[in-house]
Amino acid sequence: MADELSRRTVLGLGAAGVAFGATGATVGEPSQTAEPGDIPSGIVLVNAASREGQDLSGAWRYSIDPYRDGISGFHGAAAGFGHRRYEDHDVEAVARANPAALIEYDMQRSSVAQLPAAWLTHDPALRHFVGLMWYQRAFTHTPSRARRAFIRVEAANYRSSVYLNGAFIGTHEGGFTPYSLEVTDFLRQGANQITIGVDSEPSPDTVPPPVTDWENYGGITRPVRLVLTPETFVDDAWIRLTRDGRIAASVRLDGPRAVRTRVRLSIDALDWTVEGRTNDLGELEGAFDAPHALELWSPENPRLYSVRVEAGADTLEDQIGFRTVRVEGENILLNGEPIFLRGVCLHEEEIGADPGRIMTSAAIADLLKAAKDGLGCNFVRLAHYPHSEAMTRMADKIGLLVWSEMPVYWRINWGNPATRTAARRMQAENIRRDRNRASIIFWSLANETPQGEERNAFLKTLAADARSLDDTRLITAALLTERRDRNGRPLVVINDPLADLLDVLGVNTYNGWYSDDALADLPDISWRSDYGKPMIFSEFGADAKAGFHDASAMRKFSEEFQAEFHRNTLAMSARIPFLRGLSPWILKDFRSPRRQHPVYQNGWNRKGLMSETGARKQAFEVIAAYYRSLANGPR
Ligand code: GCB
Repeated sequence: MADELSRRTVLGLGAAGVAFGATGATVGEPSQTAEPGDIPSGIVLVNAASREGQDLSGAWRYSIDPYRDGISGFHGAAAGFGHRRYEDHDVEAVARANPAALIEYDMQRSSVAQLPAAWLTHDPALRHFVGLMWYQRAFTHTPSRARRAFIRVEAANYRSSVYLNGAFIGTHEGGFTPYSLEVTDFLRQGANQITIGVDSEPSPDTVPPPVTDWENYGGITRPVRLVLTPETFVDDAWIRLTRDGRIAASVRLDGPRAVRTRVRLSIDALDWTVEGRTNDLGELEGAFDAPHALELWSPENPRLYSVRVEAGADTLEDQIGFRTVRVEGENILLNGEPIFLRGVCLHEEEIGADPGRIMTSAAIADLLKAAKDGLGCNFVRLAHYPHSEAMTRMADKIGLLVWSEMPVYWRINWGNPATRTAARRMQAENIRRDRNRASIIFWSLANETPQGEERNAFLKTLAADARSLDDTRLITAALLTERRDRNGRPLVVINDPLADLLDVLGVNTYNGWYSDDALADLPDISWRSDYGKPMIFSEFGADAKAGFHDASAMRKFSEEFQAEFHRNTLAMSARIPFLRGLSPWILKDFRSPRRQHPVYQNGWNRKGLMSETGARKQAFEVIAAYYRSLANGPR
């Protein structure tokens, strides 16, 4: 009987069971299918937050769907009528009108959550839930003929499907990059209803895979907005300083008047205006003389200019800094000057006893100020996935160089073409979102990936994509290394073929924590690289439970051991002639379900220089003092 009902209603209403479709596919946009060789593309909506529209953050109803009944029936057919959370009706009214109707959800009467936030914040029972959750809210809207409308989701972890007023709009894979789906023809006057299904379950084919060392944070973790644009609008505008000192612009218009349209760029503060015209694809590429008075962006002088792009009926404005970064031999040059990166690693997790990836601007400022003002950093590694746009914008504003990273972590299914397409799409979404951020100097491809032919081919594609999307930044990755013995002393050798693809080599080092080395012996470890490229210690760290002390500094998990680990790792690093930066692991303790020592960890990775609530451990001052000693220029 139930089956009969669902079959009938599915035929009547159209099957939406494809919503969580094949890995890597984003349905709902015309140009979303990547052929080998193509970089995945779609609507960019650069600087979407500056556009007119409606913030859909706030109260949403939610309903857990652990068996995914809202996606498909128990025999694998399309979801039955009684399970489709996205239907455009009032369940209670339907039941009153037809007392025999069987509906096994009611979004309008489900619990309320405040979004954006991971679902572990909604209810303690959801602490370790991995699977599908439905979210729904109502909003009012007045359509206008001259306006196009997009639903923009800044991040939903991991796979999400969007429905508007009962209609399937599109789906997206990837927990850390934004997507925009056009809804112009689906909006109605007055009340509208948006439903988003978010499935957090990783698999061996996802990016990242199931085993990581951080909290999976399922949910809608960044803002959702209804974005309004003119019919033809500036979809992408990338404005940057080239290495030969010109201002280059790549502009892409979208809409019926995109082709051969005049585009004007201006920076009022510099009295600078240039013009060009889009080509037959609606694109403009140009390079112009930079104004003489242009002040360069740097961590010491994070100068941003208000840059305006005008095309037809659209005007887009952004705050953009101008600087160059390049490598010369073993040096990293920022604005032509060698720089040593005084950094720290960060996860996207706010300071506090019970974080939920609620990254308000205050939460972001707390983290970045602890790095910049507390430790004296000029650099942050945003591990291990793209952090929010609010984060990279804040880094631009306060003056911190940024390492931006792909969630290509440990064991990826390198041989699966769909996994590769998904990773390429994520990288393209990240780079297109953030190409205007002066703070970002590195696109990082991957973290600690074991060598192999398939991995090499996968990362070669990502490296080529990154270079073709952005020829102004440096490519890096955190490499695995080989430890050898040289005359009874350890020698660590960099010999990963991935190094050939990189401008800057990242290496994570945990000698003395994951190895039996005595801390006092760390300075005697030598490092060899035959690549002639700069290297960064992209991680080094040891767990310490804030407040646990051992004066001998012998006991792991004590603050003293951690401080001694850092002192000796810094001493080791000072002897490496090609080392150009440090980013200790990590600014603060972070949730990690794989860390379960009941006294010291309790689900937290304790390698923070601060506890989860921001209490500084002894190691914090060790790093801060070292950075003060370096602050007056390159080593
Ligand atoms: C690493 C990983 C990082 C871990 C860290 C650790 O090498 O890159 O994600 O959290 O070590 O604490 O073991």
